[in-house]
Amino acid sequence: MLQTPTLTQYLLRHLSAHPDQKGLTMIMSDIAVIGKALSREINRAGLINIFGLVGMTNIQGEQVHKLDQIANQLTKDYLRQTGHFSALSSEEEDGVVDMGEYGKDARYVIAFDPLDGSSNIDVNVSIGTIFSVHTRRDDVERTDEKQFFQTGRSQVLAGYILYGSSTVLVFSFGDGVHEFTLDQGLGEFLLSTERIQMPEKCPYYSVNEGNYDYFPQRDRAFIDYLKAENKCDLRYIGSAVADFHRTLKKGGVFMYPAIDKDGTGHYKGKYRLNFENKPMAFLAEQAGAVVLDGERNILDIEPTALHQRAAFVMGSKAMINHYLTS
Ligand code: AHM
Ligand code: MG
Repeated sequence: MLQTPTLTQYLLRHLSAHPDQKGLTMIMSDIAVIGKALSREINRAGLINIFGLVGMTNIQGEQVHKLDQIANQLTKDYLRQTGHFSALSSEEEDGVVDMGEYGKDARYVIAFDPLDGSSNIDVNVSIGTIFSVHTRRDDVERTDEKQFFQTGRSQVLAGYILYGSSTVLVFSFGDGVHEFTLDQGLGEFLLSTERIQMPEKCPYYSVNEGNYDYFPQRDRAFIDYLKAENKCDLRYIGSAVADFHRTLKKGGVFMYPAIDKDGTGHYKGKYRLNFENKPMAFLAEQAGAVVLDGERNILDIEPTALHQRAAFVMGSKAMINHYLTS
């Protein structure tokens, strides 16, 4: 125990190698605090529910909020006082959130999904927090939504916290993807895997196959190939962070294709480019994988709306080549 570096030690080492990244290292340290706080809230969620249901008051007479609302508020409140960000956008907020006085001259903006995997929140299944950091643009107002219309490739930091059997923090400054596991007793994140590389093999494919009939032809053909010729087993949790994390560490394919349930010929993605696709694609590429929106590399897409949605197809380079020729 304690032979592996704590997150703080790791960040200090990173800082001495990259003295120009002081702001980013401090951001990472503050996001880890949010991870610890949310991990605690999630662990207590079952207990809180004993005292009241959403929309009701608990035994202390306080309003009981949904966990994703708690996570959103906690993240906003905490980040506002750090002064790292001039603007924030959240999957839970319609517009850009001004980070106030402390953030006036801040160099960065952050997009985050406070608790992803909403269908799993109430049933004790893994959920996650996703974050994406860009350098603030000087050519538009600091709280203009165009701050977030930057390609995934220009992210300077991205990552997620996965609340599973353990809480893990996975992030990249653009030079490798690293995983830290929370020691709950110590209250510290400890390095568990440095420079994750996604294995080339494909043990699993991960997709909501209930939507198969509504997927584009290429996605259906690719799934058929994975099942028939490639003999991948199916694993699907329905929490993007958890499905992504398994795929990153064990290899395989993880996809949320566009769907057309109305039969109008208009296929629509579910994941949100700024809050889900971009940060996950950034990490995937660092780990040697590729993520497409069905056609293009996610990292090359310039968003044109804050809550823009896109399809998500992740795999090794070889698998993505199979996909493109399916
Ligand atoms: P959310 O942002 O409302 O939580 O939705 C995103 C989630 C992902 O975590 C997950 O992969 C997907 O929705 C599951 O969707 P489905 O229930 O259609 O399989
Ligand atoms: Mg989400």
